[in-house]
Amino acid sequence: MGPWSSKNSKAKEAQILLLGLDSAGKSTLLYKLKFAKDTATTPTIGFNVEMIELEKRISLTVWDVGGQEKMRTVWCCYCENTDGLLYVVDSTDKQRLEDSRREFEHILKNEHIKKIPVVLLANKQDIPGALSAEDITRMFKMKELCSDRNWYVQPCCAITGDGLAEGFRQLTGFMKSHVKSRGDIFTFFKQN
Ligand code: G3D
Repeated sequence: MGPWSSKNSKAKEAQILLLGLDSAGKSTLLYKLKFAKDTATTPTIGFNVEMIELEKRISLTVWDVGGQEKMRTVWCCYCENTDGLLYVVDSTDKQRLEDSRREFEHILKNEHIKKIPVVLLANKQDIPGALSAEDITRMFKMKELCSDRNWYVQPCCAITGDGLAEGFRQLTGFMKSHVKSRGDIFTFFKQN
């Protein structure tokens, strides 16, 4: 069964995986979202993991990626139930952009992530000299890497929150059409 697929209103939530290198801005973004939406936080369930209730039936699981082979196997377990991927990039960290891209490519190869929609957040746009969403699209070879799925690159600033809502809207929009294309019976639209 997919997300939004049960007739029961306590249906399984849709899951979003929020990934990115350390310092990309994930915590800042989470704080901004929680603050903005005044949502309840469920307890941290492990090292580098945070799950929050974003909207009524969307939960977010957060991981640092990169340099932790051991952790990779752990967070990969979460991939199984993932309906959407948000990948945060520090648009000013030109030195680690290739690391970030390599991790991203690795993640997309995960069996459970196949065809799952992706929104890449080009964060820290407030800093002068930040690479634009177009630059990141090109450098991450998005068209090539994500040819099998819906994708979008959203410029944002986690500190002010600019672009975050747009990024989420884009992703949840993709998620809905992904579920639809799989032919699942879902009630999300009836209830929202
Ligand atoms: P992480 O959770 O992905 O590891 P953090 O990243 O949210 O901890 O962010 C790392 C640093 O980047 C933090 O600065 C944070 O304030 C900063 N940051 C995150 N998003 C933005 C942004 O959009 N613009 C700017 N200017 N800074 C941002 P510190 O100094 O606390 O390490």
